[in-house]
Amino acid sequence: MIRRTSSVVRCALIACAAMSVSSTVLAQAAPGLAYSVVLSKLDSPWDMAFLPDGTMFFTEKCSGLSVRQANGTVVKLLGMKDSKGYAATASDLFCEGQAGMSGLAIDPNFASNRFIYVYSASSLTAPGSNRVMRLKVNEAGTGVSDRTDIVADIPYKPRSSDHPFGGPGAHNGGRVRFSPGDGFLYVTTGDTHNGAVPQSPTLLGGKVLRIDRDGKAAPGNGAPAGFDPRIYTYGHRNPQGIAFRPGTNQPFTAENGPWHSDEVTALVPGGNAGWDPRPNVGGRGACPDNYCGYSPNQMGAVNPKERAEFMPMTDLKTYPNAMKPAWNNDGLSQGMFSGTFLNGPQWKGWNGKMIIGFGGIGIHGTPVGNRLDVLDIAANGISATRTTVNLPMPAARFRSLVQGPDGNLYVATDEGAISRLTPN
Ligand SMILES: [Ca+2]
Repeated sequence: MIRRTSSVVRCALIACAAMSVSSTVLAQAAPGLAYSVVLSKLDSPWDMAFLPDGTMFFTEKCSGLSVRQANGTVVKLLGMKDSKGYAATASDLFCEGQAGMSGLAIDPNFASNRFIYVYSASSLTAPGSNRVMRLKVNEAGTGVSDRTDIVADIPYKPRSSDHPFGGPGAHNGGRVRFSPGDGFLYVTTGDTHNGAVPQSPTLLGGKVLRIDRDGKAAPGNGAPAGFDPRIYTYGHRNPQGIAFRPGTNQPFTAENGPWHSDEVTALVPGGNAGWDPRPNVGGRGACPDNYCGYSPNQMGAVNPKERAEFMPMTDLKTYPNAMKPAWNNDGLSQGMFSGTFLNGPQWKGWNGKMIIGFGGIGIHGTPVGNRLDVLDIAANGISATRTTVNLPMPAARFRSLVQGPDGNLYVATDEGAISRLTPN
């Protein structure tokens, strides 16, 4: 007995030694991170975009669009209804619930056309809409003009269609990014808690749009016949991140799940992401408010044993050809917001990997997630391994992750800061 125990201990020690070596190799492969605050006391910063000289445009959800110039001076460019201190305001731009001013992108040809793009809720059309606005930045970088709403018909969840499980302004998507591969603008949109939206061929919610700088459909979007030609993928719930894998430039979404299963998904042209919260689909019957997205337990607390019975984020039974996720957050929903691929040798073992940010509010009002994960996604895009980042900063609700022109990672947190993470 003693000898057997001794043998087990010896084997365990050998195994431990082997694991220790392996862990050391992995630890060396991951960079260390230094942390510094770039801007603080912001109002729910949502997204950033950089010029090559370090100039950083940024949005605050309920305030507006600003720029931090390369010398550190901050100029408030375009405010929303009731915003103060901005060079200009637009009275139709508003925030409510999760909605407001969100995604931000800079035109690849900014040096010649001075265009930037902003996603926001607007009251210009009833009962409210989400829009992608194109703005022209003046030469001094102190003002914007020539607003053109290049997409004006993205659904919005109005107060009149509120649900017991989510307030007005819910599920907007809202990330806008140019692909470094094809140069087109990708726009993520949410299902607005409307069962008819994600699989609709004409309603632009629950989609990824792929358009040119004028808002026209890009060629080769590949959606089925009868679909709005701007639609690149459909059947999404609330994708709030989109990023392009270095080398292939394949787009990947980061998408919020309904009490379960945040998903990272490799997109293909015309792909169905498999979210369909309509009644009488997938063998279920009616649901309150014609929205089955939280079935079968629309109002109750989440019981882990029931999770497998929840309406799936990717309904492969109804849609066998749907795009399978690369990763589903171990079946959890924790407010997965944004993702980007890290690029450059300074990122050591994380070079070319996707980093994703979390930070949600659980059904009991408590924060969940509040972390960064690095995903090593397989070449086929349908499996991944996760490493949780050892944060050099306080845990926070991560809203945006953008690699700056200096190669560092900039993070916006809902607590009100934009910070720099420097690998070392
Ligand atoms: Ca899906």
